[in-house]
Amino acid sequence: MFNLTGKSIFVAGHRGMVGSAVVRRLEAEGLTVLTRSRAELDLRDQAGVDAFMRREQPHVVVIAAAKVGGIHANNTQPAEFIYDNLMIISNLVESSHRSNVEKLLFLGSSCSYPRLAPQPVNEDALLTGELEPTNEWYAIAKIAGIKLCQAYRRQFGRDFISCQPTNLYGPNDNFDLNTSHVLPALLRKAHEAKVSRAREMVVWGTGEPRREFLHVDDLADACVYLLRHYSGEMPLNIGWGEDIAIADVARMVAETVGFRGELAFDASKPNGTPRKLLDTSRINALGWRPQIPLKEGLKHYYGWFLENEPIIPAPLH
Ligand code: GFB
Repeated sequence: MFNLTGKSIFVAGHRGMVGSAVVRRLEAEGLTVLTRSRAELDLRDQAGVDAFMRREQPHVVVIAAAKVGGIHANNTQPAEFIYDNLMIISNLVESSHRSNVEKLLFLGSSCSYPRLAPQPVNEDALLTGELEPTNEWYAIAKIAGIKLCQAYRRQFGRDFISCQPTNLYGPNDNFDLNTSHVLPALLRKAHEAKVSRAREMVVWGTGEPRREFLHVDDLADACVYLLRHYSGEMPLNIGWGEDIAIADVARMVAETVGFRGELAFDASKPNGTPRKLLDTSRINALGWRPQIPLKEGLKHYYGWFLENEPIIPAPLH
Protein backbone atom coordinates (compact mmCIF):
# COMPACT_ATOMS: atom_id res chain seq x y z
CA MET A 1 0.00 0.00 0.00
CA PHE A 2 1.27 3.48 -0.95
CA ASN A 3 0.87 5.92 1.97
CA LEU A 4 -0.53 9.33 0.94
CA THR A 5 -0.32 10.90 4.40
CA GLY A 6 2.11 13.80 4.58
CA LYS A 7 2.65 13.71 0.80
CA SER A 8 2.27 16.73 -1.47
CA ILE A 9 -0.20 15.74 -4.22
CA PHE A 10 -0.29 17.82 -7.41
CA VAL A 11 -3.67 17.53 -9.13
CA ALA A 12 -3.25 18.84 -12.67
CA GLY A 13 -6.58 20.10 -14.02
CA HIS A 14 -8.22 20.94 -10.69
CA ARG A 15 -10.80 23.31 -12.21
CA GLY A 16 -12.34 20.63 -14.41
CA MET A 17 -15.05 18.17 -13.43
CA VAL A 18 -12.61 15.31 -12.81
CA GLY A 19 -9.80 17.29 -11.19
CA SER A 20 -12.16 19.14 -8.84
CA ALA A 21 -13.71 15.83 -7.74
CA VAL A 22 -10.25 14.36 -7.06
CA VAL A 23 -9.32 17.46 -5.02
CA ARG A 24 -12.59 17.21 -3.00
CA ARG A 25 -11.92 13.55 -2.35
CA LEU A 26 -8.31 14.10 -1.23
CA GLU A 27 -9.12 17.15 0.91
CA ALA A 28 -11.95 15.25 2.63
CA GLU A 29 -9.19 13.10 4.10
CA GLY A 30 -7.11 16.11 5.09
CA LEU A 31 -4.41 15.32 2.50
CA THR A 32 -2.15 18.05 1.09
CA VAL A 33 -3.20 19.09 -2.40
CA LEU A 34 -1.23 21.33 -4.73
CA THR A 35 -2.96 23.04 -7.67
CA ARG A 36 -2.20 25.64 -10.35
CA SER A 37 -4.70 27.44 -12.57
CA ARG A 38 -4.18 27.62 -16.33
CA ALA A 39 -3.19 31.29 -16.00
CA GLU A 40 -0.46 30.34 -13.52
CA LEU A 41 0.86 27.31 -15.40
CA ASP A 42 0.29 26.33 -19.03
CA LEU A 43 0.69 22.56 -18.97
CA ARG A 44 1.52 22.56 -22.68
CA ASP A 45 4.74 24.45 -21.93
CA GLN A 46 7.57 22.03 -21.09
CA ALA A 47 9.92 24.64 -19.60
CA GLY A 48 7.16 26.04 -17.39
CA VAL A 49 6.04 22.61 -16.21
CA ASP A 50 9.62 21.57 -15.53
CA ALA A 51 10.41 24.72 -13.52
CA PHE A 52 7.20 24.28 -11.51
CA MET A 53 7.93 20.61 -10.73
CA ARG A 54 11.54 21.33 -9.72
CA ARG A 55 10.40 24.16 -7.45
CA GLU A 56 7.45 22.41 -5.80
CA GLN A 57 8.79 18.84 -5.74
CA PRO A 58 5.39 17.13 -5.35
CA HIS A 59 5.53 13.51 -4.19
CA VAL A 60 2.44 12.48 -6.14
CA VAL A 61 0.98 13.68 -9.46
CA VAL A 62 -2.57 13.08 -10.76
CA ILE A 63 -3.03 13.96 -14.44
CA ALA A 64 -6.68 15.00 -14.61
CA ALA A 65 -5.90 17.89 -16.96
CA ALA A 66 -7.00 17.39 -20.54
CA LYS A 67 -8.65 19.04 -23.49
CA VAL A 68 -12.00 17.23 -23.33
CA GLY A 69 -15.39 17.43 -24.96
CA GLY A 70 -18.31 15.55 -26.40
CA ILE A 71 -18.73 13.97 -29.78
CA HIS A 72 -19.16 17.25 -31.70
CA ALA A 73 -16.14 18.97 -30.12
CA ASN A 74 -13.96 15.91 -30.72
CA ASN A 75 -15.08 15.71 -34.31
CA THR A 76 -14.53 19.38 -35.15
CA GLN A 77 -11.37 20.34 -33.20
CA PRO A 78 -9.02 17.45 -34.01
CA ALA A 79 -5.81 19.51 -33.83
CA GLU A 80 -6.48 20.83 -30.33
CA PHE A 81 -7.60 17.44 -29.09
CA ILE A 82 -4.42 15.72 -30.24
CA TYR A 83 -1.86 18.50 -29.67
CA ASP A 84 -3.00 19.84 -26.29
CA ASN A 85 -3.38 16.37 -24.84
CA LEU A 86 -0.07 15.05 -26.16
CA MET A 87 1.76 18.07 -24.77
CA ILE A 88 0.08 18.03 -21.36
CA ILE A 89 0.74 14.33 -20.90
CA SER A 90 4.31 14.29 -22.22
CA ASN A 91 5.35 17.34 -20.21
CA LEU A 92 3.92 16.05 -16.95
CA VAL A 93 5.30 12.53 -17.29
CA GLU A 94 8.81 13.64 -18.25
CA SER A 95 8.95 16.36 -15.56
CA SER A 96 7.62 13.93 -12.96
CA HIS A 97 10.47 11.59 -13.86
CA ARG A 98 13.07 14.37 -13.66
CA SER A 99 11.69 15.47 -10.28
CA ASN A 100 11.60 11.95 -8.84
CA VAL A 101 7.85 11.86 -8.32
CA GLU A 102 7.03 8.78 -6.22
CA LYS A 103 3.66 8.01 -7.76
CA LEU A 104 1.81 9.29 -10.82
CA LEU A 105 -1.74 8.48 -11.95
CA PHE A 106 -2.76 9.23 -15.51
CA LEU A 107 -6.43 9.26 -16.49
CA GLY A 108 -7.05 7.81 -19.93
CA SER A 109 -10.46 7.27 -21.52
CA SER A 110 -12.71 4.40 -22.57
CA CYS A 111 -12.67 5.83 -26.11
CA SER A 112 -9.07 4.56 -26.44
CA TYR A 113 -10.49 1.11 -27.09
CA PRO A 114 -11.31 -0.07 -30.60
CA ARG A 115 -14.72 1.05 -31.88
CA LEU A 116 -15.95 -2.50 -32.25
CA ALA A 117 -14.18 -4.12 -29.29
CA PRO A 118 -16.09 -7.06 -27.76
CA GLN A 119 -18.38 -5.85 -24.96
CA PRO A 120 -17.91 -5.39 -22.06
CA VAL A 121 -14.47 -4.12 -23.05
CA ASN A 122 -11.59 -5.76 -21.29
CA GLU A 123 -8.24 -3.97 -20.77
CA ASP A 124 -6.59 -6.46 -23.15
CA ALA A 125 -8.58 -5.00 -26.07
CA LEU A 126 -6.32 -1.91 -26.23
CA LEU A 127 -4.67 -1.53 -29.66
CA THR A 128 -6.43 -4.54 -31.16
CA GLY A 129 -8.55 -2.69 -33.74
CA GLU A 130 -9.61 0.56 -35.39
CA LEU A 131 -10.66 3.53 -33.29
CA GLU A 132 -13.96 5.40 -33.47
CA PRO A 133 -13.28 8.09 -36.12
CA THR A 134 -15.15 10.90 -34.28
CA ASN A 135 -12.63 10.80 -31.43
CA GLU A 136 -9.48 9.13 -32.73
CA TRP A 137 -7.38 12.28 -32.18
CA TYR A 138 -8.21 12.36 -28.49
CA ALA A 139 -7.95 8.58 -28.22
CA ILE A 140 -4.45 8.52 -29.75
CA ALA A 141 -3.22 11.13 -27.26
CA LYS A 142 -4.74 9.10 -24.41
CA ILE A 143 -3.13 5.91 -25.69
CA ALA A 144 0.19 7.80 -25.83
CA GLY A 145 -0.33 8.71 -22.16
CA ILE A 146 -0.80 5.07 -21.21
CA LYS A 147 2.29 4.10 -23.19
CA LEU A 148 4.34 6.89 -21.57
CA CYS A 149 3.49 5.57 -18.11
CA GLN A 150 4.40 2.04 -19.18
CA ALA A 151 7.65 3.16 -20.82
CA TYR A 152 8.84 5.13 -17.77
CA ARG A 153 7.97 2.15 -15.56
CA ARG A 154 10.01 -0.18 -17.74
CA GLN A 155 13.02 2.00 -18.44
CA PHE A 156 13.31 4.00 -15.23
CA GLY A 157 11.39 1.91 -12.70
CA ARG A 158 8.91 4.74 -12.07
CA ASP A 159 5.65 3.97 -10.26
CA PHE A 160 3.51 5.61 -12.96
CA ILE A 161 0.07 4.04 -13.37
CA SER A 162 -2.95 4.74 -15.56
CA CYS A 163 -6.66 4.08 -15.64
CA GLN A 164 -9.49 4.12 -18.19
CA PRO A 165 -12.61 5.90 -16.93
CA THR A 166 -15.94 5.43 -18.69
CA ASN A 167 -18.28 8.38 -19.58
CA LEU A 168 -18.55 10.66 -16.54
CA TYR A 169 -20.97 13.26 -15.14
CA GLY A 170 -21.17 15.38 -12.01
CA PRO A 171 -20.50 18.81 -10.47
CA ASN A 172 -18.47 21.24 -12.62
CA ASP A 173 -19.45 19.46 -15.83
CA ASN A 174 -19.46 21.44 -19.08
CA PHE A 175 -23.03 22.44 -20.01
CA ASP A 176 -22.17 24.23 -23.28
CA LEU A 177 -24.33 22.45 -25.86
CA ASN A 178 -21.69 22.70 -28.60
CA THR A 179 -18.87 21.10 -26.66
CA SER A 180 -20.47 19.07 -23.88
CA HIS A 181 -20.99 15.36 -23.46
CA VAL A 182 -24.44 13.86 -23.71
CA LEU A 183 -25.63 14.00 -20.07
CA PRO A 184 -24.98 17.69 -19.40
CA ALA A 185 -26.53 18.49 -22.79
CA LEU A 186 -29.66 16.45 -22.06
CA LEU A 187 -29.98 17.92 -18.57
CA ARG A 188 -29.76 21.47 -19.84
CA LYS A 189 -32.12 20.80 -22.76
CA ALA A 190 -34.70 19.11 -20.55
CA HIS A 191 -34.50 21.95 -18.02
CA GLU A 192 -34.85 24.66 -20.65
CA ALA A 193 -37.67 22.77 -22.38
CA LYS A 194 -39.50 22.50 -19.05
CA VAL A 195 -39.03 26.18 -18.22
CA SER A 196 -40.13 27.36 -21.69
CA ARG A 197 -42.97 24.79 -21.79
CA ALA A 198 -41.64 23.41 -25.09
CA ARG A 199 -43.40 20.43 -26.65
CA GLU A 200 -40.19 18.54 -27.35
CA MET A 201 -36.47 18.38 -26.69
CA VAL A 202 -33.89 17.37 -29.27
CA VAL A 203 -31.67 14.32 -28.77
CA TRP A 204 -28.75 13.87 -31.17
CA GLY A 205 -28.40 10.71 -33.25
CA THR A 206 -30.84 7.80 -33.35
CA GLY A 207 -30.98 7.20 -29.59
CA GLU A 208 -29.76 3.64 -30.16
CA PRO A 209 -26.09 3.90 -29.09
CA ARG A 210 -25.45 2.64 -25.60
CA ARG A 211 -23.27 4.33 -23.01
CA GLU A 212 -22.18 3.63 -19.46
CA PHE A 213 -22.24 6.56 -17.00
CA LEU A 214 -20.25 6.93 -13.81
CA HIS A 215 -20.64 9.74 -11.26
CA VAL A 216 -17.38 11.68 -10.99
CA ASP A 217 -17.31 11.25 -7.19
CA ASP A 218 -17.11 7.49 -7.75
CA LEU A 219 -14.28 8.07 -10.21
CA ALA A 220 -12.40 10.24 -7.69
CA ASP A 221 -12.80 7.53 -5.09
CA ALA A 222 -11.39 4.98 -7.53
CA CYS A 223 -8.43 7.25 -8.32
CA VAL A 224 -7.48 7.56 -4.65
CA TYR A 225 -7.95 3.81 -4.25
CA LEU A 226 -5.60 3.12 -7.16
CA LEU A 227 -2.98 5.54 -5.85
CA ARG A 228 -2.95 3.55 -2.64
CA HIS A 229 -3.44 0.00 -3.84
CA TYR A 230 -2.26 -0.38 -7.43
CA SER A 231 1.13 -0.53 -9.04
CA GLY A 232 1.26 -2.13 -12.48
CA GLU A 233 1.53 -1.53 -16.24
CA MET A 234 -2.04 -2.37 -17.11
CA PRO A 235 -4.35 0.69 -17.36
CA LEU A 236 -7.32 -0.34 -15.18
CA ASN A 237 -10.92 0.23 -16.32
CA ILE A 238 -13.17 2.31 -14.04
CA GLY A 239 -16.90 2.08 -14.72
CA TRP A 240 -20.34 1.45 -13.30
CA GLY A 241 -20.77 -2.00 -14.87
CA GLU A 242 -24.03 -1.45 -16.83
CA ASP A 243 -24.92 0.61 -19.87
CA ILE A 244 -28.10 2.21 -21.16
CA ALA A 245 -29.43 3.33 -24.58
CA ILE A 246 -29.23 7.09 -25.21
CA ALA A 247 -33.01 7.20 -25.77
CA ASP A 248 -33.58 5.61 -22.35
CA VAL A 249 -31.14 7.86 -20.53
CA ALA A 250 -32.81 10.86 -22.20
CA ARG A 251 -36.15 9.69 -20.72
CA MET A 252 -34.50 9.27 -17.33
CA VAL A 253 -33.09 12.79 -17.47
CA ALA A 254 -36.47 14.19 -18.55
CA GLU A 255 -38.10 12.45 -15.61
CA THR A 256 -35.46 13.74 -13.17
CA VAL A 257 -35.98 17.28 -14.41
CA GLY A 258 -39.77 17.02 -14.66
CA PHE A 259 -40.01 17.61 -18.41
CA ARG A 260 -43.07 15.75 -19.72
CA GLY A 261 -42.85 16.53 -23.45
CA GLU A 262 -41.59 14.43 -26.35
CA LEU A 263 -38.07 13.45 -27.43
CA ALA A 264 -37.17 14.39 -31.04
CA PHE A 265 -34.23 12.46 -32.49
CA ASP A 266 -31.93 14.37 -34.85
CA ALA A 267 -30.39 11.63 -36.98
CA SER A 268 -28.22 14.16 -38.84
CA LYS A 269 -25.98 14.24 -35.75
CA PRO A 270 -23.37 11.49 -35.27
CA ASN A 271 -24.06 8.44 -33.13
CA GLY A 272 -20.40 7.72 -32.45
CA THR A 273 -19.38 4.31 -31.26
CA PRO A 274 -22.37 1.92 -30.98
CA ARG A 275 -21.53 0.68 -27.50
CA LYS A 276 -18.89 1.37 -24.85
CA LEU A 277 -19.31 -0.69 -21.69
CA LEU A 278 -16.21 -1.39 -19.62
CA ASP A 279 -15.35 -4.71 -18.03
CA THR A 280 -14.39 -3.66 -14.51
CA SER A 281 -13.55 -7.09 -13.10
CA ARG A 282 -9.89 -6.19 -12.56
CA ILE A 283 -10.52 -3.13 -10.37
CA ASN A 284 -13.37 -4.97 -8.61
CA ALA A 285 -10.95 -7.81 -7.80
CA LEU A 286 -8.59 -5.22 -6.26
CA GLY A 287 -11.42 -4.33 -3.85
CA TRP A 288 -13.03 -1.22 -5.38
CA ARG A 289 -16.69 -0.78 -6.37
CA PRO A 290 -18.76 2.29 -7.35
CA GLN A 291 -21.50 3.51 -5.00
CA ILE A 292 -23.70 6.01 -6.86
CA PRO A 293 -26.48 4.56 -9.07
CA LEU A 294 -27.40 6.63 -12.14
CA LYS A 295 -30.88 7.55 -10.90
CA GLU A 296 -29.55 8.90 -7.61
CA GLY A 297 -26.56 10.54 -9.31
CA LEU A 298 -28.88 12.35 -11.75
CA LYS A 299 -30.93 13.82 -8.88
CA HIS A 300 -27.82 15.30 -7.28
CA TYR A 301 -26.59 16.43 -10.69
CA TYR A 302 -29.81 18.36 -11.35
CA GLY A 303 -29.64 19.84 -7.85
CA TRP A 304 -26.10 21.04 -8.55
CA PHE A 305 -27.20 22.46 -11.92
CA LEU A 306 -30.05 24.45 -10.34
CA GLU A 307 -27.82 25.84 -7.61
CA ASN A 308 -25.12 26.84 -10.05
CA GLU A 309 -27.27 27.90 -13.02
CA PRO A 310 -26.45 31.61 -12.61
CA ILE A 311 -22.74 30.92 -13.09
CA ILE A 312 -23.07 28.31 -15.85
CA PRO A 313 -22.30 29.99 -19.21
CA ALA A 314 -25.27 30.43 -21.55
CA PRO A 315 -25.49 27.90 -24.38
CA LEU A 316 -24.10 28.94 -27.76
CA HIS A 317 -26.91 28.42 -30.27
O1 GFB B 1 -21.28 12.03 -24.69
P1 GFB B 1 -21.02 12.11 -26.15
O2 GFB B 1 -20.91 13.48 -26.72
O3 GFB B 1 -19.75 11.35 -26.56
O4 GFB B 1 -22.25 11.39 -26.92
P2 GFB B 1 -19.27 9.83 -26.87
C1 GFB B 1 -22.74 10.14 -26.58
C2 GFB B 1 -23.95 9.80 -27.41
O5 GFB B 1 -25.03 10.66 -27.04
C3 GFB B 1 -23.79 9.95 -28.92
C4 GFB B 1 -25.66 11.18 -28.19
O6 GFB B 1 -24.46 8.91 -29.57
C5 GFB B 1 -24.51 11.28 -29.20
O7 GFB B 1 -25.02 11.39 -30.52
N1 GFB B 1 -26.29 12.46 -27.88
C6 GFB B 1 -27.65 12.67 -27.87
C7 GFB B 1 -25.70 13.64 -27.57
N2 GFB B 1 -27.93 13.94 -27.62
C8 GFB B 1 -26.74 14.57 -27.42
C9 GFB B 1 -26.40 15.93 -27.13
O8 GFB B 1 -27.25 16.81 -27.00
N3 GFB B 1 -25.07 16.18 -26.97
C10 GFB B 1 -24.10 15.23 -27.10
N4 GFB B 1 -22.82 15.58 -26.91
N5 GFB B 1 -24.40 13.95 -27.42
C11 GFB B 1 -17.07 10.96 -26.27
C12 GFB B 1 -15.74 11.13 -26.98
O9 GFB B 1 -17.75 10.08 -27.04
O10 GFB B 1 -16.93 10.38 -24.98
C13 GFB B 1 -14.70 11.67 -26.12
O11 GFB B 1 -15.95 11.90 -28.14
C14 GFB B 1 -14.67 11.03 -24.74
O12 GFB B 1 -13.49 11.49 -26.75
C15 GFB B 1 -16.03 10.93 -24.13
O13 GFB B 1 -14.09 9.77 -24.80
C16 GFB B 1 -16.05 10.17 -22.82
O14 GFB B 1 -19.55 8.93 -25.72
O15 GFB B 1 -19.80 9.38 -28.18
